[in-house]
Amino acid sequence: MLPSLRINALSYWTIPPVAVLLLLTPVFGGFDSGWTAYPPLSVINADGQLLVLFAFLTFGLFSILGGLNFLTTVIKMRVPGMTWGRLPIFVWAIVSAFLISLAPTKFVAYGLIMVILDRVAGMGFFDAAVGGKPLLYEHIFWFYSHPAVYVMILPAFGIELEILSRFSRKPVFAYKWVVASFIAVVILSMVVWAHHLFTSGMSSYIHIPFMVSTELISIPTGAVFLSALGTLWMGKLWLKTPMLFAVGVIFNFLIGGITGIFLADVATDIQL
Ligand SMILES: [Cu+2]
Repeated sequence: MLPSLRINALSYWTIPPVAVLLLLTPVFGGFDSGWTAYPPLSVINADGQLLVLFAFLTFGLFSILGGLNFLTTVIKMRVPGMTWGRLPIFVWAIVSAFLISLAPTKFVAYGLIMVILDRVAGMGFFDAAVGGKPLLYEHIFWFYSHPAVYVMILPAFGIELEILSRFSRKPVFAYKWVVASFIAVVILSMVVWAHHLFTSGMSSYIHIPFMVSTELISIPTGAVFLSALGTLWMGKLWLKTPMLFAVGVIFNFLIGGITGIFLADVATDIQL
């Protein structure tokens, strides 16, 4: 049972109003700024943009509350004897993902509120003509939106390792290293954001630290990859459909991981 079912239900019920806001955008001239809503375009375009900003804000609020709800559940409602060291790896993955959901989501909300204020009150946060900083939004946006990538992938890692373990008839290999890696991913996810700004015109002395921090993420994610291989190793494999998908994920993750190393490299990234 979840400790705050009402909050959880509230998160669910944000979907209809958000859908209504998005469906109404054509009536107000639509929106053409993409999902990132970068200013100056998102400040000067049609009013449909305003509805998208409110929809995004609403989802953000309930993403924070959903994170709070799941973390409270794991911290306060484990059965007696379920120590942190015995938590299923999927639950650790959920804890890590929702730490991210809880902590940096508020920053993207600040960015969205600043765009709204620029539009309706002419505050000029992002308008260089009145002393604003156009690149500020991109920093705020990616401070949330890079970690958000891990809100999606961490639970998938958890599911992956649970399936490999079940269908290899072995416990998850190097469980403690995987838990440490999940926590490392949470921490590192918040110090890599400017790799999305390599071609934005930000000062070039910021490139190298963000390249290094980004490359560092391949260490914990590599540990998760090795744990997947170690779990399969010498197991009595049961090649049912979930297992075939899980083995496919290993190859897919390898390809994605290797391209990540080169895409995070400033010289290659700028060319590509
Ligand atoms: Cu990123």
